Amino acid sequence: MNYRALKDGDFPLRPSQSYMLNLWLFAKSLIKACIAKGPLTRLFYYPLGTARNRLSFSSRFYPPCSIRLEKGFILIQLNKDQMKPMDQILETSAKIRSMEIRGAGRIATAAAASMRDFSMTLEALSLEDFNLQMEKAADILLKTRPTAVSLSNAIRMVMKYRAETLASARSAVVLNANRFIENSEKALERIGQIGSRRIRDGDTVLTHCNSLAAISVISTAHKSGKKIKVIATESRPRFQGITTIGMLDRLGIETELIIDSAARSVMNEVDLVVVGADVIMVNGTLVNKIGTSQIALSAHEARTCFMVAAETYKFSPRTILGELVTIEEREAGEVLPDISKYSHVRVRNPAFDVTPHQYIDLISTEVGAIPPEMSYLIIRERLGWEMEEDLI
Ligand code: RI2
Repeated sequence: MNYRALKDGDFPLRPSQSYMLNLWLFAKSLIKACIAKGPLTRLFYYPLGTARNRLSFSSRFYPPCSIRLEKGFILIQLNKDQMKPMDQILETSAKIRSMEIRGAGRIATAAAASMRDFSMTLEALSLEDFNLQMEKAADILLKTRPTAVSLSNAIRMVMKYRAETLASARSAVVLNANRFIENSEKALERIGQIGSRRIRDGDTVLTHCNSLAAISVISTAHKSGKKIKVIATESRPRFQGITTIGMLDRLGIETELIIDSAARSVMNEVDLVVVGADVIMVNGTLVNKIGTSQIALSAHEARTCFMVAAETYKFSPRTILGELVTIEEREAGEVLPDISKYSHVRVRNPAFDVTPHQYIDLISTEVGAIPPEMSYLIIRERLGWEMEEDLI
């Protein structure tokens, strides 16, 4: 059996292949389903003739909930009123880690909103206490997905406040978070307007994974009256491509779904590739969903334009200081649910890969379409404050 590697703040058990752990993971997934579907959910039929039985207990763990066995159903109720401010941060972190909240931009705005809500409900004794608890919350969120620079950029922007009083600190956090969320919505719109100019009437566009920035480019072209066709990859192992075809379908855009390894087979029909970004490094190198680099390579070989659509907060200031980007390795079970029948097999599941800037024609950002080599300027001009802080 495979077990997910547990992370700090996950729950108070050590990773082991014990029965208890298995049981807990099962209970946790039930609780997660409950959170997703509402505070009181019938999860499944309990078949052992227990219609008159009643059994209930309360969880000591996060999230606070009570579980009842009643009239043949297991009922799980989330006790929202018992949730402490930090529980809300833990809830967002769990959703980001499990990819219930995913996509570099969505992760960033969810983290900013979570920090804002935390600051508003936090019962701090003093300004120092407030600062300390905000740092703690930021730390928890930062550990959820190691590659996404959008997360650290968002949190740094929210945490960029200097205040003399507790009240002014609180309102500065709220202001910063709201400003970040609002700017990121505007950026998506602008990226769409700028990037869509590269799409011509009658073009076929290939996209990989599920990127709101890339979809903004495609949908803006479609809304402007251009007749386009999209080819979307499945994007194994998490199948984000299925989300993409759903979004495009709702917009009325003609779309074809292919398996990831069919990218080269269709590349000669493609006029432009547009993908999102998880990280853009100082030299314009792109870190994005696994499989992106193979698509870029085949686009390069077929002389097909390769465009990246990305908000400026996807650029990584720390790479200007020489830091490398950590590539997240996710659990094996996402690729092969049951590996137990093999004795000599190890599944590797890197979530992202690296595309050299030589394969990228342009990056569509909210401040303009730039060649990847100009990433240094974006970092200096848009995110330079972070460098100064790190260099001190
Ligand atoms: P937007 C996603 O990461 C994909 O790699 C996608 O290209 C990127 O985030 C950017 O998405 P994941 O969370 O911010 O699916 O453009 O691993 O929506």
